[in-house]
Amino acid sequence: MLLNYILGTAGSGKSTLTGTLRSYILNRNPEISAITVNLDPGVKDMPYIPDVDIRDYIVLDDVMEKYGLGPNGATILASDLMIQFIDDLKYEIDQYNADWVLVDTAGQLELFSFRETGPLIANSLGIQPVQRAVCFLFDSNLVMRPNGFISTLLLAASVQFRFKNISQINVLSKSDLLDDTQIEMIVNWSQDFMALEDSTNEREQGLIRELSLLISDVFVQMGSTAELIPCSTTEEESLDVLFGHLQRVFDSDESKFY
Ligand SMILES: Nc1nc2c(ncn2[C@@H]2O[C@H](COP(=O)(O)OP(=O)(O)O)[C@@H](O)[C@H]2O)c(=O)[nH]1
Ligand SMILES: [Mg+2]
Repeated sequence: MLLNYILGTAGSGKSTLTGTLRSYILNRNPEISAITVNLDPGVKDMPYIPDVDIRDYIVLDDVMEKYGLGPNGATILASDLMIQFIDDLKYEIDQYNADWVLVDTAGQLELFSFRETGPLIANSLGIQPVQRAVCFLFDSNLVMRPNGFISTLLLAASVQFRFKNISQINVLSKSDLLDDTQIEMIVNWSQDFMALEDSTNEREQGLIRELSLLISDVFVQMGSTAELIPCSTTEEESLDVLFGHLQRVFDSDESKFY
């Protein structure tokens, strides 16, 4: 069983990619089974119908009402309460015995990543032998400038830090919003931090420029992080490329944790 957790900032395209990847996998090879899991208790409208849904156990509006909380407090509590339902989620997922399990996560990235629940759930789900990967989405809308790219890179690095034993693929989502030159430039930033420094020098000013240079310097010293994979849910070829990367992660030993 291959579990792919899809993470990213609010609106980065997690739910759309989850649903699209499921259809893509089923169309590609009808013998391979794929299911979707929604872990966002607050979502109202979804672009796909999840096979397993945290909202069968917790709904944000109910948490607000029951505990007299506003949306922010209820979102935090709902995220913590998910721990109680790990066994139920695991049981439901196991019943499908699917080859691929695509897990869509909550809109608030920091709740799933920085609190205990997310990593605990991520490491608990799945039937043995299970392999896990994280797709972290860099929203094309946010990373056109060096400072937006660096902010997202820091988030991606934090996620990697929190889900330390799970292989991570960084994805440039909604790449159809960019032209080829922009895509090339942004992908190049992810592989060549000197290029990122050059762009920062050209395009940022003042304190932001100084800070961006210092941070990109840290990444230079750490060595290059993973290559950013451009992906648009509207372009089949880009799904081929992302799927190929996922398969390679799952084929490698790195993602095997029993
Ligand atoms: N242009 C474009 N828009 C996208 C793509 N994927 C998602 N979107 C749009 O981005 C918005 C947020 O998507 P959603 O999947 O709900 O993001 P989430 O909050 O991360 O789950 C929606 O309006 C989607 O239609 C894509 O590949 N290309
Ligand atoms: Mg969503």
